[in-house]
Amino acid sequence: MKEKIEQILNEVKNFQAENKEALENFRITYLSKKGIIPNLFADFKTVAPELRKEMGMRLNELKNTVSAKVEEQLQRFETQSSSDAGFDMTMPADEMKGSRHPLSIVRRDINEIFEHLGFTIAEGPEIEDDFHVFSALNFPPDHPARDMQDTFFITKNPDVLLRTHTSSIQVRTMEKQQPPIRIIAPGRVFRNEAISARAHCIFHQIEGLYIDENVSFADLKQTLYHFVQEFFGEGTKVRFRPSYFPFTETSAEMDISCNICGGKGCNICKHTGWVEILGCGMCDPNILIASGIDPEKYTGFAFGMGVERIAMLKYGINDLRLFFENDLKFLEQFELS
Ligand code: 2NL
Repeated sequence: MKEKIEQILNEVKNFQAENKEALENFRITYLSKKGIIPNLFADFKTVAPELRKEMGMRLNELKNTVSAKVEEQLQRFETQSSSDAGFDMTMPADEMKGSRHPLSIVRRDINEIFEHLGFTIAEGPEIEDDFHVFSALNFPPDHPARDMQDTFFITKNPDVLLRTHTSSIQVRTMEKQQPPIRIIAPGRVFRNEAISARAHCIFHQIEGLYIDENVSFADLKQTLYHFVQEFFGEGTKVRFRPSYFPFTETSAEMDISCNICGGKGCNICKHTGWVEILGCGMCDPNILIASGIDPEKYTGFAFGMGVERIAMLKYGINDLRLFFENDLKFLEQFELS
């Protein structure tokens, strides 16, 4: 028995587990109920009384050595696996992964063009009240936009709702600040619409507002003409058509010559050579009054455009849902930085 113990002790001391599974097999072989060591303890009964003390000590030594070995190897695997999985977070990345979302590219480029003209970027809350979204903007009490069918109301009394346009940002700026005001208001807006290739319940707008003494319709036309040359390229033609908005008088819609077919006629421009890109107009005196600005002294112009629409025209995208689906094949086509 003595030799047997010596031999096992040597085996155990030299043991190196290759993986966790091998270590578990080792533990079962030696320490489980029917394993080698319990078997040796069972044989202990047959040892002559004068040898029992020595054998007992050797047996216990063997058992402790096996337990210590299992423990030591287990620890080795645990520290190894946690350093494998938990890679060093402080290491610099090899390269930039991912690309900028087309809506982010378009918003950034539009903002920059107006910033160069002296506009500043204004922000405001997405959760709004009736006054800042409708009343201050000259919406009559029975206007359909105030209907539950078009607007997401959070509560009706008091009225808490999701803004349906970013004009509320401009109202809040006018309340705080006297002219000259020259701001761009980009942001998410919400309308209760069924989702399709042409409509979504969440989309993005950029509006602009310029109020000062002697601001004229000619200033509006020249500002928007400059924007179009910068954004869609020099030589892009513009035209204005009379329109109606509750918050502007005179109101107009602006078309540009179709940048997809160069004005020759295609599916995007429905063979007219023109595509509508925004609405605009001179601020109605009522909206200046509602925000504490004197319409006798000041005039202003404003415009609003849908970021998705501009992006679709710029890149020839035909389905609005692509912007919200996070399909990598779509997103990877856009620039990196
Ligand atoms: C459109 C039309 C427009 C405005 C937005 C505006 C804001 C204030 C005062 C006056 Cl605070 N006007 N915004 C004006 C004209 C048109 O948007 O079709 N947007 C997608």
